[in-house]
Amino acid sequence: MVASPPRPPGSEGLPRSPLAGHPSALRTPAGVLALDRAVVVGVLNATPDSFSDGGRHQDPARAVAAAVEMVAAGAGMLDLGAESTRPGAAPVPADEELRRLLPVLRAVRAAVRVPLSVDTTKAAVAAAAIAEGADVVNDVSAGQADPGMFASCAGAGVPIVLMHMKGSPATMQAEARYEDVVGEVASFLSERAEAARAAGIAPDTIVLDPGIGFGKTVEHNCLLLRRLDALVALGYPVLVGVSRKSFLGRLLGGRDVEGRLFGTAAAVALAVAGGARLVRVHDVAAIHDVVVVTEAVLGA
Ligand code: HH2
Repeated sequence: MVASPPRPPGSEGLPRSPLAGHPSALRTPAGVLALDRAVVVGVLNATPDSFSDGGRHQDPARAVAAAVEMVAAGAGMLDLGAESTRPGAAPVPADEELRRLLPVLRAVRAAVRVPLSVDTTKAAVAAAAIAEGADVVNDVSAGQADPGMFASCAGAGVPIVLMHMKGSPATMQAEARYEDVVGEVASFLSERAEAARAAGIAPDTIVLDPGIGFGKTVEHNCLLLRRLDALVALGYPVLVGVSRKSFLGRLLGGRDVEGRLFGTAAAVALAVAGGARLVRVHDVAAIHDVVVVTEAVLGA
């Protein structure tokens, strides 16, 4: 593990950042991804139907151009997806997901050096992507959709993002009911991290994610962001994905996807202040600035 950097002069006496004492690196087979600064994860969807960038990056050459631009703008990791998880999305068979994903993954892998994660719930897709150079698996089902997922990651020593979702993308918004959303999400993620470890996944290769927008109301999403400390306290790095999501549109009086950048920025700043170590976003250049300024103020 990489040690936290010393505190800047003049910051003695200020409250320590919420990150003090928490994991500051993620081990991947290709090297260690430092998390002492929050990492901006750029979203690259090779899907025809994603809610905000669907259809834009299916062509490998266009995906490479977008990937190179995101890395130049400050992305420390890219997340490639070939199955939309937007509310109501229909599942995609593994062969179709691979047909979309692999040409884009190969081209992007050859073009950029940052870690690449693959957003999939299928063990076979994860294994094929790892063989083509993916460094991280981002599983929005936290290993529940496919019983082989943990083995695919453990065997390769590849980190896994475990995300909370209620139900499946097809049903999740109808299931957005909780007694105590923060407690339920924290205990779900804790239980899934234990299951991953029991299946051979090393603790320093686990990332947790509250699953903003996945089977949650506006209030649930706000509560989870406000109480991110409850997830950070579980002892794993936390990834947060708020980018352009519909709860921002609702908070902003029905604003469409294109008009949610400042809302995204506010939510990202608060997520980083709450301890998020990775933020998954579409607008890398703008959010990179948000993260730099937020961390400077925090003294993180
Ligand atoms: N959100 C989306 C997809 N994958 N993965 C993690 N770990 N966390 C998230 O919050 C998350 C995620 C939804 O966003 P997007 O990829 O833009 O849309 P779509 O699922 O329609 O492709």
